[in-house]
Amino acid sequence: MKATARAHTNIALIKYWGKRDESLFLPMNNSLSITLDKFHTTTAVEFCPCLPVDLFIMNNQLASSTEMAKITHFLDRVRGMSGKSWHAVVHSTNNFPTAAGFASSASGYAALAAAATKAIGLDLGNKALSQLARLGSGSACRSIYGGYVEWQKGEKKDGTDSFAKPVLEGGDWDLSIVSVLVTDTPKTISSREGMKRTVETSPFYSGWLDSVEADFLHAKEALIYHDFELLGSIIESNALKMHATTLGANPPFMYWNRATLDVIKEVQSLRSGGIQAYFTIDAGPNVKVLCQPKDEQAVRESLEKLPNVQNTYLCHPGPGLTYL
Ligand code: FM0
Repeated sequence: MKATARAHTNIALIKYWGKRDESLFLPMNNSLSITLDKFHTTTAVEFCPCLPVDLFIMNNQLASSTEMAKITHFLDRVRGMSGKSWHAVVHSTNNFPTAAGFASSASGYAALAAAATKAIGLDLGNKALSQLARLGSGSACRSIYGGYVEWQKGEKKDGTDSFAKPVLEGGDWDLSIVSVLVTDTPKTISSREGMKRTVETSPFYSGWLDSVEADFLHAKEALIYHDFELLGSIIESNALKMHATTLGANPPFMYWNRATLDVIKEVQSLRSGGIQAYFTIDAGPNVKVLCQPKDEQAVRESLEKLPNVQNTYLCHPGPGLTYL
C-alpha cells in the first residue's frame, strides 16, 4: 500500500486572500496562478496495519509534533474516505530549501493528497484531488494542475464546488518568472494568520472584495488573449491591493522588507527603460517578477545587481501532478 507523487509549487497572479470558512478552507474570492517548473515536492506514503501512529519525515528529518499533527489530521480525512483506519509513514522532500522563501504548503499538500489516496487504494480524479488538497492548504488545490490555473471559490456551504481548473496549458504561452530571494528568514505571520486578521479587522478588506473579481476576470482574459502588458499591470496592482489590506489590520502588519522595495523600484525602472516586467508578492518579502522569455536574461541580470538580493531563480510554467 505504497504510492509516490510529485507536485509543483505555484505563484498566485490573482491572490487568494481571506476565507469564508476556515475549517473547509473556502475562499472569499476566485484566484489565478502559474504552476512553476523549478520547484516541487515529492511525497511517498505507505499505509500499514502494523503502525500505531502516523510518521512524517520531511527532508530526511522527523517532523515536529505540530507538523505531525497537521499531517495526521489530513490523513484522517483520507482514512475517512476509504473506510480504512491504517496509519502511514509519509516521506516528503522538497527540491528547494524550505526556508528559502518559497511556499511549500501548496506543492506539499497536492503531492500528499495524490500519494495518500493512491496508497490507500482510492482512485480520485483531479477535481476530487483538488478539493482534498484544498483541505490541507487552500493554495494547494491549484498545484494539482500545470500551466495557468484558476481556483473557483464556489458558493456552496459544503465546499463541493470549490476546486481548481486549468485555464491554459503552460505550452500555450511561455512566460518567464524570475523568483527573487531577498531573505531566507521564515516570516513571522503565516498567510493563514495574516488573512484571518485582515478579514476580521482591516477596513480595507471590503475594498479588496469589491475589486478582486474584476481583476480575476480581466487577468483571465489577458491570459486567453496572450496580452502580456494587460496581464502584468493587473497582477501587479492585485498584489499591491492585497498587501495594502495588511496595513489596515489591527494590529497592522507588513510582509515587505527594504529589499522588497528595492526590487519593486528596479522593476519600475526596467519598465521606464522599455522592458516589460511586472512583480507580484505572496505573503512574505520575496518577489516574483514576470516577463517575456526574450527579456528574461536582462531582467535577471538587473535584479541580481541589487545589493540586497541573495539569489534569483528562473522559472517557467511547469507540469501538474505526476506519479512516480
Ligand atoms: O497563493 O491558510 O494557501 O493565492 O500566497 O493554508 O489556506 O498558504 F499571497 C498570499 C496563500 C496565500 C496567495 O495562502 O493559506 C495565494 C497567498 P491556507 P495559503
